[in-house]
Amino acid sequence: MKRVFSGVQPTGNLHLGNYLGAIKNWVAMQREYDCLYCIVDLHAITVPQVPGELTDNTREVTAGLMAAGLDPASCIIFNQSRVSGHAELAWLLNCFTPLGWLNRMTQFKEKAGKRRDSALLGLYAYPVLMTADILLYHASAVPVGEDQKQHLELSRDIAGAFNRAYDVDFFPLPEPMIFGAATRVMSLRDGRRKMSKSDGSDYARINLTDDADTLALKIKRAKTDSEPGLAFDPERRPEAANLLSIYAALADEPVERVAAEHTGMGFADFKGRLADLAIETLSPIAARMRELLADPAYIEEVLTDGAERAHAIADANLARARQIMGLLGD
Ligand code: AQP
Repeated sequence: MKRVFSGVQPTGNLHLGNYLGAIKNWVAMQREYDCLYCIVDLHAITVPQVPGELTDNTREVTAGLMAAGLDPASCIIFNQSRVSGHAELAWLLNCFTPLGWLNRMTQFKEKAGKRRDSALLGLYAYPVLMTADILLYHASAVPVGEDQKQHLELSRDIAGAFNRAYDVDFFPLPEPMIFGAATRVMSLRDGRRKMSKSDGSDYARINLTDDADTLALKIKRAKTDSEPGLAFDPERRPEAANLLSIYAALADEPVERVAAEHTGMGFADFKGRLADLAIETLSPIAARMRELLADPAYIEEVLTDGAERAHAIADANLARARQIMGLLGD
């Protein structure tokens, strides 16, 4: 069965972008494929974290994944730092990654900004760790949002470089799986920036933990443009296109159909409909998340069990990679 790997950082609340771009698709795939879903805490520490908050966020994201529909009986859910093979394989792969490849990565450029010299090595090497995450399990399919496409292309290059160096066909070349009506959910305050956990304004994103009133208020306040009726035109009218795409993804309908049904409708009416749909879809997730968070022992059990199952796959692949490279040991 095809193996699937994907991850989410425990850097704060899960938001609608994480849900529609990635997690909703993970849920749909869990019974069809052999899936590993990882809370990538080693990625989170590429920017400074407060230890207690990192722990809480790791539990919260685990609860969020299960509340959204992931079932630990159908897939493996674990946090990355419990399986040391991620860090070890990342080191091995660092030795096959030319700096020129990393210099092209737009996420690093955006996150490091103008302070490139004081940016951390971990942030720069982030895509190599991401490659290790995937290759450690020989996963060939990686369901992600649009923003991760460039990193996935790099993963393919690194896997190919390793295989060529030893004339082996050991690592599969991972394929991104980017699907659904909202592969890039944009900020509610600016239709040209992606919705993100680190946005300074909470009104820019919808959190999976938002209650019904907050959801309605955020959608009501979402930025619009001055044209009279809705139309799907991402280039010219990004805010309208974003709201239509969110509606389509929540309703599980093609965006073209949603756009056709609502063309010409005023923003206020449409926002009312969108708020109703968002409350109907997301409120049960928030409620389930609260229940799960009230039982930290269960969350711990899921993560421990998931790590054990992940270890079993990882250890065998890592041992083989070491052998191919001529590193002594088992
Ligand atoms: N806006 C988005 N639209 C669609 N998909 C998105 N994803 C993230 N933002 C959007 C997808 O969610 C998965 C997990 O993302 P992540 O938390 O590991 O990383 P991120 O992309 O760094 O998320 P943020 O919110 O932007 O975090 P910060 O602000 O901390 O950098 C991935 O599959 C991603 O594609």
